[in-house]
Amino acid sequence: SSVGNAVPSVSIKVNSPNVRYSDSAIESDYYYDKTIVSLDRDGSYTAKPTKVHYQFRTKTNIGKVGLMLVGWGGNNGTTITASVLANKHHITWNTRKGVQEPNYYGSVMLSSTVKLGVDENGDGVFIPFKDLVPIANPNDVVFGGWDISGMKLGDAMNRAQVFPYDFQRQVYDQMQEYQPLPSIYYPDFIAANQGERADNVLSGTKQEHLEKIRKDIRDFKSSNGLDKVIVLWTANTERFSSIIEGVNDTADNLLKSISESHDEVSPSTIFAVASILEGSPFINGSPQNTLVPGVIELAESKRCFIGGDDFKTGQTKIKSVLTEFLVNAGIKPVAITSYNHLGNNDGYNLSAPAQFRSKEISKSSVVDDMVDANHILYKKGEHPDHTIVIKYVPSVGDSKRALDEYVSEIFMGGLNTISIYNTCEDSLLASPLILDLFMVADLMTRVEFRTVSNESSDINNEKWEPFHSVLSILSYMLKAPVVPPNAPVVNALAKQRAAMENIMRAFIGLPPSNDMMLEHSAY
Ligand code: NAI
Ligand code: DG6
Repeated sequence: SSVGNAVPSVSIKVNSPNVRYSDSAIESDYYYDKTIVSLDRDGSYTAKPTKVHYQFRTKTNIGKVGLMLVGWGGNNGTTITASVLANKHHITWNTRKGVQEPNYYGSVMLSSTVKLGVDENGDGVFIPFKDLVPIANPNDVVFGGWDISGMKLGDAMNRAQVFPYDFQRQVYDQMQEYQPLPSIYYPDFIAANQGERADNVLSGTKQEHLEKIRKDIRDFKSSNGLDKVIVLWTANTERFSSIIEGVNDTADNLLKSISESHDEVSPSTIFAVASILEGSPFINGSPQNTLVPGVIELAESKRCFIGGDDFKTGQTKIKSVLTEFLVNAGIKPVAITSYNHLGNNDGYNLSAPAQFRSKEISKSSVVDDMVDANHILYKKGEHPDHTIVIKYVPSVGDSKRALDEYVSEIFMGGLNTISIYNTCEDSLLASPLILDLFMVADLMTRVEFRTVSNESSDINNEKWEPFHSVLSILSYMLKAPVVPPNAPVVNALAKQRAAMENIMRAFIGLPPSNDMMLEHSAY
């Protein structure tokens, strides 16, 4: 579908006996190639290629979808809402360089392309990522949400100081029509300095809060005539919750703890539980452990989607690319030292130790899989030194500065040092990820699959199932991806993107993308 003036659209049809189109769905047969490796007695490996038959069914009717943001009045919440308005109504604004057009740069779905295949000359044919499969149009999304600050969105956008004046001026009136719903405020979970803006908060017990948020979702859905609502946390970083046996370790215990207003249940966990109980996918864009074991179990039992944690924007994206390059080049990073300073409300909140600690944890895990995969460079359990520093410098505003030093051991004991200075424009990098998370999560609500339960079973007799509730397909957009229990976490950015692309290709019966270029290898 066309996304205003900003994103071109193409339509594709797969010509294959493995793909069937109906009025309401695309069905594909897909053979998943796996290499099963076993360790033999003599210490050698045997690798056995196998194929597993899958069928995917993707509903093509997207319907009317709503996106409710927790923390709607913050920098990300106002930036994405105003940007969608600008794209939808094609609002341009004057800058000192001339007229700026709205766009969706920074959204992998909307502004990057994938190679569909090759033409008769063997040249790549590239299409917008979003056109591989039917994806919701962000310009049609209905926005809503909550904030502990009751400021209307026009004023909140101006408070964020992300956009230039001529832009603010033009979207202000439309933004001012939006006002966040009152939210849950437990001062113990976010920095004390956030108390200054907490003028829109719910009173009552945790059980009452849960019921009120559930009702908000239902009311938003019915008053806007929506088919589906997705809820996304882009509110302040909370402290970690302690995982306590009997409190938040199982779905039943968590629900009981909410009914008893247990201290260790955070606002974000209540939002997650409310969303799941309403059948709305919930995504956590902040680093804290909202998705405690009880939330995961509840999502599994209700077959509702959840995803997290923490938007991955500037510094961490570069880190997961650079470290992958170094380690895959056979170079050994021994120290990664990351500083950043910023002056927005996120930085203000992160200046408190417990909230900084949540961010430190999510920023620290992002190279683990690459290090663990190379036993030539790293002994078991060995890791590079990895240091994270964040400082609040008000004058920098939203223009976060990220300084990183990578020291690596190279050939014959030499050392290589790479130093990076990155001006992030934080909310402009983070906000398009909200759309990507939303679009992919919505897609997954429309996909079912089935596979053969044993070698001799007939796939057509198997049951259609949704994907696992924990959406690891969202990993590309997240710093510390939460994955299904016992599944490995992939941090390397190129692998995360390839997974997303190849899973969507499977939905339309196409093989994984590769760059073998064999068609160019013959004389
Ligand atoms: P922000 O501080 O501008 O906005 C957060 C909003 O959440 C505020 O308006 C605040 O009043 C509200 N809030 C706090 N507790 C709430 C609650 N319980 N219910 C409803 N609203 C609540 O922060 P920003 O920059 O928008 O970031 C949001 C989150 O996303 C933060 O946790 C941040 O660490 C995370 N993040 C931000 C990135 C960025 O580049 N901007 C990148 C990665 C993650
Ligand atoms: C300071 O680190 C503020 C944070 O909220 C980051 O801006 C955010 O987590 C994005 O970090 P990164 O590492 O993905 O650029």
